[in-house]
Formats: sequence, structure tokens, C-alpha cells
Amino acid sequence: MPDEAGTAATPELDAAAGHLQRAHSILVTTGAGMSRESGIPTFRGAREGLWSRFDPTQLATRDAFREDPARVWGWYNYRRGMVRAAQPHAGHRSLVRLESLVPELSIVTQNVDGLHQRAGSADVVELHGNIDRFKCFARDHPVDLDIPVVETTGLLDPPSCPECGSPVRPDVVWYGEPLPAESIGRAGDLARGCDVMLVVGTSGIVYPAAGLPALARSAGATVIEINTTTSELTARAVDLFLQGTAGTVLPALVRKVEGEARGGGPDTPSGQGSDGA
Ligand code: BJW
Repeated sequence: MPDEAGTAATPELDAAAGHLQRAHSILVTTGAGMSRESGIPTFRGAREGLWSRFDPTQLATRDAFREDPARVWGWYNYRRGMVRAAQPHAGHRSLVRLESLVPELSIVTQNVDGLHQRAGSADVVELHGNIDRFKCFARDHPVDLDIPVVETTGLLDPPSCPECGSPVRPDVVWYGEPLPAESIGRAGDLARGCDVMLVVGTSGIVYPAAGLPALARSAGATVIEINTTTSELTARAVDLFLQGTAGTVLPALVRKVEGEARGGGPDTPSGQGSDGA
């Protein structure tokens, strides 16, 4: 029977809530699907918006920036505008709520939009950097400038590094670049040490992030996936698959965990104070 958010109750949802309720340490890993209901397009979904004729996976590379910095910088300017306009949704807020219900919860995200932090999650590891931080293309000098989003729909020349004059780029991780050592190191430790891993809204195509669920599972964790469709991970690294959007399944799941934490069993309504979760 659908709950108050319209999400169908399923044995999988009950089982997932039970695993989370019993867990000491939970790791949540998120991909672009997590931000979709905040209005930020995924990488491999249907192309939409002003830049829809370009393939995002072709723009997020050093070669693309070298060949046409104004194209890549223009694309990031457009995306920074979308990120600034976006707000965390009920799924982000549910994870903040879940953090308060369990002993340990960390988030490892591939997203560069900072929405988990804006929602209030305390421990967020950014694997692929942050779209609102900058460095120079030639030598990775940190560039601590307040770079405005420009009202343009197209190409845009990047500013120059104050230290060496090379073009400024976003401090994100492009294909072929190493992930920040501290972030991927911590993500590995968290994956090896968690009891339950929740994998939300990723296609599971991009490594090393895509290797984390299998790592957690081989160390004994239960891996629960939330996605609108099965991913590369579902068959080989996932114990429980919950089909649906992050913005509907996460709140329903956390309401169930909350019901169980209050000793009322999986179907007890969560009552007040769940902040949309
Ligand atoms: C919903 C939903 C809703 C929709 N609710 N769900 C091992 C094997 C093979 C290849 C490699 C390997 N190891 C490394 C590689 C190479 C490469 C790689 O993985 N290539 C593959 C494509 C084959 N990896 C790298 O190059 C990485 N670097 C590296 O390994 O360096 C090694 C090195 C060491 C020493 C020296 C030098 C190098 C770097 C990867 C960087 C990825 N960067 C990007 C751009 C970030 C910046 C930016 O944002 O612009 O990261 S690419 C892009 O893909 C972005 C994403 O974070 C990443 C993952 O995408 P994600 O999140 O999974 O999104 P989608 O769109 O693919 O999926 C969305 C999902 O959501 C779908 O499943 C939907 O169904 C679902 N969904 N709505 C819930 N409402």
C-alpha cells in the first residue's frame, strides 16, 4: 500500500530499513541522479537545456579544455548557474535526518554541486571536486577568486591565473586525472569499514568510484541501491535494489528507519519532525 509520500511499500524497503536500523556505520555514495530532482541534469541521461547538443562526457576532459577553453569554461559557467539556483530536495534532507538516527554516517559523492553540504550533512567526501572552486590549468595553482556566473548562453573565455597567467579551470576531476588522494583514500576506508552502503543515483560506470560498492560488499557490508533503473552495479555488487527516485525513496526509507528506531515496527507512521524525510 502506498505510504503518505505515494511510495509503494515493498518487502525490499522493509528489509533495507531493517539493515539501516541495525547498522553501526553507514556509508552513502551518491551520483548525478541524487541531484536530478534539484534540477541538475545527469551526465548520461537525456540531453536537455542550452548545451544539449554537446556530450558532457566529451567536455569533462583536459583535451577538451586545451582545444577550446572558452567552450568548456562556458559550459561550466552554465552549470554553475544551475547549481546556484538549485536547492537540496527531500532526499538530501532525509540523509541529514538519517545521520541523527544512527551512530555513524558518511557521504561519499561524485557530485560537484555541494548540495549535501547545503542540506546540512556533516561528513561529505567529494570525490570529483567542487564546481565552485578553481585552480589554474597549467600548474594547479589554487585560484581563490570570487568568479561570478555570467549571463551568457555560450562560449566564455576563462580568467587568467594571478600567479602564472594560465587559464583558470574548475577544481573538478576530469577523465584521466587522479582523484584527490585524501578523498579516495578516505572513501576506501569508509567502504571497507561500513556495515551498510547505500548507493544512490549513479550509473556505476566511472572508476574508481564505481569500485566502492564491491569493495564494501567484499568486506562484509550489505549494499543497497536506489535508482530509477538498474545500473552497472546492480547485478554484481548490490544486495537490495530499490527502484525509484532519490527524492521519493530516501524519505520513505528514512521514515521507516525512524519508525523502527522508535520501537514501533516498520509500518509505524513517523509523526512530526522528520523534515520532509
Ligand atoms: C536517478 C535519478 C533520480 C537519474 N533518482 N537515480 C577502471 C576500468 C575502466 C576505466 C577506468 C578504470 N579506472 C579508471 C578508468 C578511467 C576513467 C573511467 O572510469 N572511465 C570509464 C568511463 C570507463 N576514470 C578516470 O579517468 C578517473 N581517473 C582515474 O582513474 O585516474 C587514474 C590516474 C591515476 C594517476 C594518475 C593519473 C590518473 C577520473 C574520473 C573523473 C570523472 N569526472 C566526471 C566529471 C566531474 C566534473 C564535472 O562534474 O564536470 O565525473 S565525468 C562524470 O561521470 C562525473 C560524474 O561524477 C561521473 C559519474 O557519473 P554518475 O554520477 O554515475 O552519473 P550518470 O549520469 O552516469 O548516471 C546517473 C544515474 O542516476 C543513472 O543510473 C540514472 O538511472 C540515475 N537517476 N535520475 C535516482 N531522480
